[in-house]
Amino acid sequence: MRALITGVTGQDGSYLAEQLAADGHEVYGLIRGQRNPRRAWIEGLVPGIRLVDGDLLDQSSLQHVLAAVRPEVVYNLGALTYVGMSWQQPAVMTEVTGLGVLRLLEAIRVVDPAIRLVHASSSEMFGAVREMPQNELTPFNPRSPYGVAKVFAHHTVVNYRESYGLHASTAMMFNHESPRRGPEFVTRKVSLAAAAIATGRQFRLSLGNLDARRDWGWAPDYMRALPLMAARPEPGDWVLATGETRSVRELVETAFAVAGLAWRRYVRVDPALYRPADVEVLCGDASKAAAELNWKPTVGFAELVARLVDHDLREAR
Ligand code: G4F
Repeated sequence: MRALITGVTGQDGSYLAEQLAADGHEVYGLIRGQRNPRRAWIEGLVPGIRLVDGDLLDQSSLQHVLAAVRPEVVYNLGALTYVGMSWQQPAVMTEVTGLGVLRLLEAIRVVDPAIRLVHASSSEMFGAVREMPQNELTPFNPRSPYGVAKVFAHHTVVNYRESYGLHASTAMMFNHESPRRGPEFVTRKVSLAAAAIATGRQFRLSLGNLDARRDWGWAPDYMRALPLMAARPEPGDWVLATGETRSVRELVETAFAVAGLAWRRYVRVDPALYRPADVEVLCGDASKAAAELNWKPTVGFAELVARLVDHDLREAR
């Protein structure tokens, strides 16, 4: 199988590229920007990966890349993924995370409609949730420009599937973390701070909404599911989640305990870090993925947090 991954230098793209290469697939990664500083990193991580220049902002570049590479499957993991940033730059967010998916689908339709697509949808689409837990049929109610862009992208994938018969699927992924997660996300912000405080390099941690609840899983688990979607006879939509919901407060408490710290001594709430509108609770029901893909997450909340903090403690020391 020849696969093309957008977002290959991100957390998800890099895990998926490693996994596909290890399984003997021919892996191409779409890469953007002159002198991209992540180029050498991903080439070192995934021996044999081939990087091709293109951008989700540029329709002709996508068509050119698909015509040149002729992938059997495209995994669309390329997006601006930090929700907080989407209020500062809503138009950029919409261009990349929303319209970028339309451009990719158009490129597939024009170049070769037999190319299969697996697109990374997001639990942010559920926003102010209409039901608990959320499944593939739960109505969307997004709370951020990012969530709105993801809803547009999700509906566009479904629409191209129905209009043109594309084998285009969505992985409706709840939060998934790892040591490759950027420090702007709350899990890594907390694990890095716990490690830095435990080693005497930091003395305080400022956070926003401690009451927000998320369904946090282990990123490599989620990447295992994507090739299973591509290999299905029929395309579809599948929620990927653990079914366990925890608050940011519980995340902090657990992470600081792993580092041997009493969190209340160090953590301050800074109202400036609250979002204009937050998603208060997410909890996914992945029973469709379990039944149809035989997929199950392997890492629960406590183990996930321990892995992040242990990693960051090792690095700090
Ligand atoms: O870690 P977060 O920034 O992730 P968020 O907003 O849930 O989005 C992530 O998961 C989505 C899937 O549901 C993805 F689609 C998206 O791309 C991204 O990967 O924030 C989690 C929660 C929020 O409620 C936020 O308000 O943590 C709360 N929070 C509290 N203090 C904070 C902070 N978040 C961040 N980033 N930084 C804080 O200081």
